[in-house]
Amino acid sequence: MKPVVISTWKHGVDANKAAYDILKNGGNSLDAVESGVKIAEDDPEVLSVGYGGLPDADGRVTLDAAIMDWKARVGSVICVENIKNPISLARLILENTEHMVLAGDGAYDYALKNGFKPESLMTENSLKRYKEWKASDSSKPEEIHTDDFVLAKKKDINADGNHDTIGMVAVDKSGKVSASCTTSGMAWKLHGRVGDSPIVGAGLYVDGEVGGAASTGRGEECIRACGSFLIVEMMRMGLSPKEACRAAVERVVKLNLLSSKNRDHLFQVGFIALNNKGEYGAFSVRSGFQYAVYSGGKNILYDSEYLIDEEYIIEDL
Ligand code: SD4
Repeated sequence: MKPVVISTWKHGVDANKAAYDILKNGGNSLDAVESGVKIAEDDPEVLSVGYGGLPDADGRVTLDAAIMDWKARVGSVICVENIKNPISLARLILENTEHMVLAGDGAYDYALKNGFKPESLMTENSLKRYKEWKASDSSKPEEIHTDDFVLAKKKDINADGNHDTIGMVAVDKSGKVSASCTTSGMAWKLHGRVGDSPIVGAGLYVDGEVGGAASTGRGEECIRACGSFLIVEMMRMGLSPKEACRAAVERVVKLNLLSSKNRDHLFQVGFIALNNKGEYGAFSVRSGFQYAVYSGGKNILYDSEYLIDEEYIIEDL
């Protein structure tokens, strides 16, 4: 069959190229999703992944990443510092250990023992942004959980093309699906905060009989709904990838409204999905989410369909 790769956001375009190069030469989807997202991890211009990712409230760049294949093999790292390619560390855990998830210092030590070199991931630009945030009103402790919608209105993360996690799902020529997800998480998060990206079933999920999914956006809301697992299960029941992503977005919004302490903001969550026949789709809570698809020799960036009109929801709540 024809290989396909789908990934989140504009930085997915270059990542797709690297992944597709592997797939078109008969490589497997696990290699493809690792190599693909490494492009974003290495890129200092991408402020939400790997090198150059924005730090937490204490000024520490802490990375989360996970990878999963069609045999339900998983590797995941949580809150790891000074390792430029956490996705490769996650892959190493998948390949070489009986475990699935390593966190913090343990993940770091395991990386060094296996030949990873420690390096500072803070760039001049990310340090400058951190200092600006520290000097601003929004660094008051009660406002440390940054509001995606406010950021978007300020033409910050969602408006300048430097946004959000990269999640990727690929199917190779033999119909095998894998997924990866890697992020520096929410900028200015509390130190130790973990989002959805390294959580199996939330940030990503694969079932070899069905397909895979991955997510981006406010991780707390995705974890609450087990978003990626939900999508794969709905595809198993016969929904198309786009229908399944939409249904998961509806669940995310429903659970947010049920649980939220503060309804005066509108968060973003976006999902991508790909089944093992090569059909794909995406859906998001609100406008602005983009995803890139490399299929049939073309690599195209799409605007995702979304559920909620921002003006409507803000007035309505
Ligand atoms: C997280 N989903 O840590 C990731 C990061 C992201 O908008 O995509 N933030 O919650």
